[in-house]
Amino acid sequence: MAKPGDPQEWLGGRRAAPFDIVRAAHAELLVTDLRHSREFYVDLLGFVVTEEDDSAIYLRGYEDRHHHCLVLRSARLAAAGHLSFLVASETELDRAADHYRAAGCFTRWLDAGEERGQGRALRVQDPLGCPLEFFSQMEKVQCLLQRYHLRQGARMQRLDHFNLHVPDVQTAFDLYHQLGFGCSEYIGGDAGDRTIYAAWMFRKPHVHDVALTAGRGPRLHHLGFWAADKDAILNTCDALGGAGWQETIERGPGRHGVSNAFYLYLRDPDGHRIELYTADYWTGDPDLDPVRWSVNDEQRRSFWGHTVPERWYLESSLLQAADGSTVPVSDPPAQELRQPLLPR
Ligand code: 4SX
Ligand code: FE2
Repeated sequence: MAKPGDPQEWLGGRRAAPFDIVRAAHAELLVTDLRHSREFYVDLLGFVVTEEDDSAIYLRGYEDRHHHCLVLRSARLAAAGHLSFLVASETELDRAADHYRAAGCFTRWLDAGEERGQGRALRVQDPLGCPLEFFSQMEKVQCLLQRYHLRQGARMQRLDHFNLHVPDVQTAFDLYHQLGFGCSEYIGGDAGDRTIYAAWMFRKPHVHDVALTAGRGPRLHHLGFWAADKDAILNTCDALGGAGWQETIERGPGRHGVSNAFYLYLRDPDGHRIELYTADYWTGDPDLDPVRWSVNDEQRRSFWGHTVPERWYLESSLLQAADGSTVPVSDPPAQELRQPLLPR
């Protein structure tokens, strides 16, 4: 018998939930040199500037119908400012506030417009320590999907997912399960090792909105952005090489085992990791069975068998706390990189 919270028992997508999260929608990165970050995100990757001033740049992808999917905000120290989820309505937003207040979490309302283009929004420090935001309304902008002559760089389309380093995946996993997330895939231990090393959880009917990875945390491991196609990802590698930005390429291009997506990981000028991601699969059927990967399966993270760089497993962005400091972190009892390999 599977125990409660065992991913094998997680079937389906939009489960009963205390409030209705639609999808991972945008994120705020605190950056130390806004002009330099602009070169990377706008000039090289081709994000579209919706609005900017001396302190912040509001960016969107070519598929976005909302004001932004990424905010770069100038700060003294690099960190992830907040991770934001779209909820289904203003009523659901009130239910989110009730939920987090009942859980004893720090909550704060932002007025409409306090974050440019956005309606009123709820900021929360969740039980894991993550700075989350929930909103239901955002200014509509022109969707540039078929404005092919304008598309540049990696032809970024939208935000796809947040990936978090957490010291205890099971705890984080239970928390997102309670919020109505399904589980598409996970990495588990072998031979009596019941550790869950990573889990991919979704509200939208794709592989994930949030991935949880065992490691020092809570920290932001990466932001995943949907790129137009594999060609866009390969062209990005050429463009970065051509412009002398090759050192930003950390892992890939390649094909993931988990998710089947085509990927490339980059490190921005502050070290924030972003992933260009495309071509995962539909997960909306209610009888979906989560895919289990063994932590000893060498194809799990790289379908072509490439070695994952050690720093990809270990490095992450700190999270900003409600008081402006950074969220304290702790180490996991077991981490994928440190996993002793079984004899093959
Ligand atoms: O490295 S994995 O193949 O496990 C992987 C990492 C799969 C999907 C992702 O979005 C990711 O960041
Ligand atoms: Fe990812």
